[in-house]
Amino acid sequence: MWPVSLIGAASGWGAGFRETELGPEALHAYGLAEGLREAGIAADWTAMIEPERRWREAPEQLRETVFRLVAEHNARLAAQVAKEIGAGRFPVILGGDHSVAIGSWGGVARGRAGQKLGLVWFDAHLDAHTVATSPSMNPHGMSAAVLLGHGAPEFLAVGGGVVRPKNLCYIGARSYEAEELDLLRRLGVRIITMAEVHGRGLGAALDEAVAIAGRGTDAFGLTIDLDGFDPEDAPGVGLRTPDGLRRAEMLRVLAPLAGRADLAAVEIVEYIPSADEDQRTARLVEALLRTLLPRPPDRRTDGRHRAGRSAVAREGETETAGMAPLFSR
Ligand SMILES: [Mn+2]
Repeated sequence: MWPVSLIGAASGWGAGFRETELGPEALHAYGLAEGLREAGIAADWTAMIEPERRWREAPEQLRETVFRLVAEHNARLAAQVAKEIGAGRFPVILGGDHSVAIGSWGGVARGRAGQKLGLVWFDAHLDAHTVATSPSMNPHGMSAAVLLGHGAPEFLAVGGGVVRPKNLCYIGARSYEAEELDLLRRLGVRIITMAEVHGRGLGAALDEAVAIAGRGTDAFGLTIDLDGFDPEDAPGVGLRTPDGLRRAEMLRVLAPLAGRADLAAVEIVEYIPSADEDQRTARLVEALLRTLLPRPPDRRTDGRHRAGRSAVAREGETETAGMAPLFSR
């Protein structure tokens, strides 16, 4: 079957709230891999990409240094992602702030050399600033622009232009600046705002987004910024933005994507463990991956779960029940 490679991207330098650096190791300690394996998903942590220096050791840095740290971290992440793909494993990148998208999707493009890639971007924000427009100069607000070919040279060197504007689609946007919206409009990128999700329903929004990401491409990816969710469902983020995507509906609409051969990778970012409440956000990460990743059909109704996990497990089982078996041992 299809082994899943969990790759931690311990990046905080790209964010305003640098505690995202601690996200992947918290998910490791939480037991994410074990939880997925209990669901029959062959998942293992294969790498934890660390920053050259930890944020708390040297909190104040010049912008140039921050950019260099982010670029260098992303270069190592990209190499790891490409390596996992080369080894026949499915990459799941766990951030870390959203600047890691530069390395994740740069690495997917490298690992799938010559293939065209689409991307569905779940986020409260657009992350489409450049150095010329960013009010904060935080690289996590620039990663989508970089993937489209716009941004600082050191970022473009890792993931520049790996997704064509016509193959990127946002879902859940509700907080952004005019300048980044301008860039995306100029490029013709489709943005399905939260207001539009409310109007049409998440299922229709995702159908359109996947069609955009898949049109004329060989594969597509999902990047899920946890702040795209409603803070009720994902409190463990730096910027809680009200009126977001809801957990139950997301799990329901994502379930049909599980095991699709043209799904290239999944990225989940911006987890801040110290902001989490009763591990609700960590459990959401696990539930998303249980929903999206393929598992052998004989394990789908497996009733064995660790204490405290039964609610999540039941949810995962319900969401995928009745799907055609896609993979077998
Ligand atoms: Mn983001």
